[in-house]
Amino acid sequence: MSFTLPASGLLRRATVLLAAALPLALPGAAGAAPLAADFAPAAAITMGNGPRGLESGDFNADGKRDLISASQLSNAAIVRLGNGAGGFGSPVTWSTGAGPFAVTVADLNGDGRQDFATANVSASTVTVRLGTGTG
Ligand SMILES: [Ca+2]
Ligand SMILES: [Ca+2]
Repeated sequence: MSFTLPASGLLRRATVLLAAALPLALPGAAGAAPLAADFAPAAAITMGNGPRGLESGDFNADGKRDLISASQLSNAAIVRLGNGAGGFGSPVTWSTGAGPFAVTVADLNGDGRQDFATANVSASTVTVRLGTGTG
């Protein structure tokens, strides 16, 4: 390993060499103690009948993450707006083709608002719903 440094950079050169010689001891790095995972008690949130696939997005553009799930047995996607503290509002149902099995969230038309699409296994279709930014 070599470095090209200006002649006046002796201190920087020593620092670079020292840093290169030290093993990384960052949490989670190879050889370091693993980070502990910790979570609050579980919260059960209903997402329609037969939820399949789960995504998050910000459907009402309030800066808080919302949830969406494809509800296979309801032929719908279920959206619950997040409150930013881990809680979610009442479910809002959006119809899809028959048997939505998966859902994805993206800005599909580039207007800055989140949209979603479901893959509908029973209908062999994909449903696209463009977001209005109001949830
Ligand atoms: Ca939101
Ligand atoms: Ca969009």
